[in-house]
Amino acid sequence: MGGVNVTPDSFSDGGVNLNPDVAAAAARRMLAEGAAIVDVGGESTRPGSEGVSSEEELRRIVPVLERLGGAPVSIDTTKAAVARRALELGAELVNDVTALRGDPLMAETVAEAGAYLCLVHMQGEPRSMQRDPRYEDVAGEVTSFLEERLAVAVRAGIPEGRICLDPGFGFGKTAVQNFELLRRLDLLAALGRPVLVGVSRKSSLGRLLGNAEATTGSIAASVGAAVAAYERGAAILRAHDVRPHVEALAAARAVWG
Ligand code: HH2
Repeated sequence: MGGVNVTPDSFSDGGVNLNPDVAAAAARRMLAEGAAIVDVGGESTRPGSEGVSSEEELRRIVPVLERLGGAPVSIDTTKAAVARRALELGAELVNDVTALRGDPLMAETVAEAGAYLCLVHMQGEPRSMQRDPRYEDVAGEVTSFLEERLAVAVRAGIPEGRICLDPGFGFGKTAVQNFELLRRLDLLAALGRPVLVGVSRKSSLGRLLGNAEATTGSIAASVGAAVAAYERGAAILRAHDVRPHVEALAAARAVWG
């Protein structure tokens, strides 16, 4: 899954894709490089971000989706109005980092459209989530949370076979908690749904390499963590640098046989 942020303030590619022609070209390049789907988002969820209105989010993403007609697209949003418009414009998957807790109309919007859904774990909300996140057992708590959200989604009429689960690397977790979560990804995979993981360029990777103030991580560190997540059961990897991920995964799969 290639990630395209149509935002001025995303932590890794903020401002790069604000022009819809540039964003659509970036998405098409990701697909040409081997991404199965591109995830388009108009609101940054980086730590400390404040959020934007539906109108602003639509203003950012609609021209991009119009230019991507026919391409496999996921919409990264927490708002039902944005999801609905994106689904009308051909998006197939709704990637909701609040796991249906952000907007009471999201579940029925996804159900009515027959769309795919990604449920993401997040402790707190982007504005404050990195202030002292705490867990007794991060992998167990994240898995229980997603099991419960999966049940909520199914009760709302979204078929289980259309839902994937994401432990939310970087969403209300310290670097130590993030890596422990990936180490124990087998717990989440045991729920039987495809697991999506997004580690690409995230600050925990930069911190791991000795920069305590890092806000991003390198491509090499992203690829290393992605391959390790794949080996522990991740089925979908969200990345900004698609080609190196595709090549690394081809090699990892060859070793796996
Ligand atoms: N991470 C980001 C955004 N959306 N969606 C899922 N399912 N999983 C993730 O890990 C994930 C996500 C954050 O990365 P990015 O989109 O690059 O930055 P920003 O939120 O600042 O736009």
